Amino acid sequence: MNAAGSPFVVRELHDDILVVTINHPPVNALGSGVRRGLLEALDTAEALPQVRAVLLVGAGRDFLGGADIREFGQPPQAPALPDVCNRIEASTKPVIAAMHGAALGGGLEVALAAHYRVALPSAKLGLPEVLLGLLPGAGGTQRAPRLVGAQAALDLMLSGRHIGAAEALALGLVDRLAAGDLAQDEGLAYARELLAQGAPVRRTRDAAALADRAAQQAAIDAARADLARKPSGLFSPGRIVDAVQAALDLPFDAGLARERQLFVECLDSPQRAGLVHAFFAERATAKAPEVGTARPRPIHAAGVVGGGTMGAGIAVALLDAGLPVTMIERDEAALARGRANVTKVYDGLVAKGRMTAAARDAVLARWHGSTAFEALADVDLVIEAVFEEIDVKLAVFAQLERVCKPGAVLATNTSYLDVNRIAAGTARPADVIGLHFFSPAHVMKLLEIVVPAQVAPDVVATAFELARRLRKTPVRAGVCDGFIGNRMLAVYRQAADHMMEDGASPYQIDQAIRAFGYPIGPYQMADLAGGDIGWATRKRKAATRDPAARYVQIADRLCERGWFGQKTGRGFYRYPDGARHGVPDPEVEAVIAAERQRAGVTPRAFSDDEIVRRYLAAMINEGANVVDQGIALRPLDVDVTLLHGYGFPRYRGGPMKYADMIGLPQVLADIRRFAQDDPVFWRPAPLLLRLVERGANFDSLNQPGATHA
Ligand code: 3H9
Repeated sequence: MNAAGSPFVVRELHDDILVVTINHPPVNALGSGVRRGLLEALDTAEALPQVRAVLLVGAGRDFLGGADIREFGQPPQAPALPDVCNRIEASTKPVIAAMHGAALGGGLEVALAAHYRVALPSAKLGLPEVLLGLLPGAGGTQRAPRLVGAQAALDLMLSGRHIGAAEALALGLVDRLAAGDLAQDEGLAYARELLAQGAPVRRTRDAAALADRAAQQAAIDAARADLARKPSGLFSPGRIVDAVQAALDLPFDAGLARERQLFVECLDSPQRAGLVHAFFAERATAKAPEVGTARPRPIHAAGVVGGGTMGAGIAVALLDAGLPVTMIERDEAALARGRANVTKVYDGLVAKGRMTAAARDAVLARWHGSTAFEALADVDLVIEAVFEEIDVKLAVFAQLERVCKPGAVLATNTSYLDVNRIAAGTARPADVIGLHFFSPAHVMKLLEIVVPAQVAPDVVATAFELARRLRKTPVRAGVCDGFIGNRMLAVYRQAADHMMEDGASPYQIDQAIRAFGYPIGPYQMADLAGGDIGWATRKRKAATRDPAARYVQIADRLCERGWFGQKTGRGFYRYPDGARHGVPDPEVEAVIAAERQRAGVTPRAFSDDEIVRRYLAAMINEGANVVDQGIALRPLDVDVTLLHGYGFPRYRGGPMKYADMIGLPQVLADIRRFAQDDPVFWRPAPLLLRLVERGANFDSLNQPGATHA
């Protein structure tokens, strides 16, 4: 009965119920065609006398995945989603939503506009707009509080979390939990029941959960106080609270108008642009050229060499994905420590009530340990996480080559070393790849997949498939010193060190970088990571350092005193009595002053703005080199790396997106100005120069088929 209607919305009469199926793969996003189709379906239902009720269902895996995120920032197309929701609510015939899979954002708002709601066990409901810098803008901020009260509505909208069908039922977000797994069948059964009972049209706009004004106001005040106590730098949470206040204070239609105003403010904010970029970028990085062209090798069992912090974290990540793991250590004592490192993670979960003791024991039963490499004879993948020293790594790979079965994937977790050299040291370089995890490896989402010259495409595809199983965000990286992330970090950390020697204190630099949106500043990070590691690397590289390049020795002076950061109680900061948050240390400032004098520097003042500009310009410039040299496939791969591994504020989209937003000519002008004092360090990246000349931006290189030339 669709005649000339929208291809995305199918209408079918089942006796006296019009079943309206939204079919817009992959997630039934509410693009303009779907919105049009929904209006047509409502008109049809009103026009046909034999229709007594309307059932809304989604085809495929989901009910509705929300507004079509690709439309944000484009010229608006009628009909608008709020109007569609209002039309559904205004229907004179009962509308029932049967939800399975994702019922998120605008998708849940459609359901809230319906008169009755049933959820299947697979349903995940949520209002995750905040994660995209938005607020529920199709009536969600007005209907959800009226249905479930301000507190529960604010929790959903401010956290963006997904809830299951049972929780939704307990909250009153849905009326019924269905047992089956076919939305149409369950929805039809419910609709028939409602018709048999003579259930009326029941509009959420008239629901009464806000009736107790004082309690509702208290919930709103509490949410506002919470935001003030834990400032996130995000723009939309405050607007969400404003919208719920409007729900309490204003009649429904005026509340909707206020919601619209606030939604548009969010839509127009740079944070929305940054967060939406991050959403698509982190999905794009999983689509490397080898994925889809080469078949991943099956991975049924894994090995990890090394049981230190990194090796144990990797083992936990593999165990969490359901794999059996064999850990190799050099002797029984080290193996016992490795096992203890793994066990500690699961014991922590049990202690917090997030895992049962029986579940922990079941997971640990899949852990095996050995001091003999021969125990790896049957595994399909080995990840080496031993000491970061090329000869140690080469020795491990010689063993792996000897014991592992043909076709096993041999991976190194090195963070700096030459993966080509490690691969060439074996007789099977096609099987060797880099898997650079970030610490703690079972928590951090980023996985740099480092692709050496001789690796087989199906090994690369296997690495991406492994990332999917481990729920990691994979980024394909080429071989160079530090790959994408650490290579860039080395450069922007140098920019910070230059500022420190020139007059900015590490405390001011940290504070300025935090104000930009980082959770912690570079010197807090250095203290957390441990100064000894960077020191060892600097000593190793001393011989090959460009003598013309500026080298700031302040960190070395601190390391010489044994001040390695948190673990030694002092670094750039002091950590009295094992405190986690450091306090500024006058003795460190004295060391810095002495170093300035030794280097012949007359200290000058830095504004916070200059600190951020220099830090970011160094990062963006090196990001451009990383892309130009093919180390990162696209600028978006750089963005995802910095977002997920280095604390770059997500709402700014990543350094390359941020550069696009402030404009590449400005970045280049900054670099040229900084170069007047230090032309060796501040060399504009050739790619940046070319893009500025062409009037193009980094995003132009994210498009399929784009070239850098
Ligand atoms: C909103 O609703 C605003 C309203 O309040 C107000 C409006 C006025 N649009 O994640 P996956 C794509 S804001 C367009 O890999 P999964 C995604 O890019 C929206 N595209 O699958 C990917 O494409 P590709 C509120 C979307 O199974 C493909 O679908 N809604 C959308 O792991 C598969 O996605 C949300 O924030 C979309 N809404 O997870 C929900 N959603 O294959 C956002 C997905 O080309 N979405 N795509 O790379 C999600 O959380 C997950 O995608 C979902 C499925 C849980 C649905």
